[in-house]
Amino acid sequence: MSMERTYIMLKPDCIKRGLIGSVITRIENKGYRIVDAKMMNLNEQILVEHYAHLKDRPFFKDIVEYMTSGPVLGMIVEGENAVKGMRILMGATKFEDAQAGTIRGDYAFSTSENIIHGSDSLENAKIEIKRFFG
Ligand code: IDP
Ligand code: MG
Repeated sequence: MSMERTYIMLKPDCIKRGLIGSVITRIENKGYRIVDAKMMNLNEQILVEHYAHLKDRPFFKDIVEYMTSGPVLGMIVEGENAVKGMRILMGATKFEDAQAGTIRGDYAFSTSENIIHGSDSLENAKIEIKRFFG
């Protein structure tokens, strides 16, 4: 275990539904610290980079449409084992697999619109923090 930083992003459905406070409370209750945060309106270019691993999937256009439908809240979250820990707190990508008690398990009712993004490895966390915070 080590002190890590991960990139977390509250997606447009989270902001539209007024769940920013509820989600951040869960992150802070777990003991993680928000070291930076900013509201952003994403464009297609940054999403093509960020979701490059999905660009050939049939739902890629839907992701871009959804992620540009309103502002997101990008955050740098720090804590012991924060990369894996945040993935556990978030829950599974597919909403029907996300367990109760996780953020997606408790709030998401769709796989495409699933409340929150979190880096999936320490390497990607570094890349994503640079991508969104420079
Ligand atoms: P993750 O967000 O749990 O890391 P990824 O596989 O990296 O999952 O997918 C990125 C995002 O793309 C998901 O959070 C979700 O918004 C969307 N997505 C992934 N798989 C599907 C799908 O099968 N249908 C619709 N949207 C999807
Ligand atoms: Mg991912």
